Amino acid sequence: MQTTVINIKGMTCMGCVRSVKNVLERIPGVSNADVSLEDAQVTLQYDAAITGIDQLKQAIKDAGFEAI
Ligand SMILES: [Cu+2]
Repeated sequence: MQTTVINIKGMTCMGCVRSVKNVLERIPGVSNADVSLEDAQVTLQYDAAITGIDQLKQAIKDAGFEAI
């Protein structure tokens, strides 16, 4: 299991936080996505054999936010 932090730009409220969390936790291999509005970041736990950082960032972009 891999843990990584991705910074996210564009989240303004708890609705955004929920969107990002839902989108990420739906990806196969992701076991936990802990999104912080205050810190503008997500702490992800995922299986690197199933998914990767590029796919996770893409999912954040597809949801309408910027992954840095
Ligand atoms: Cu929002």
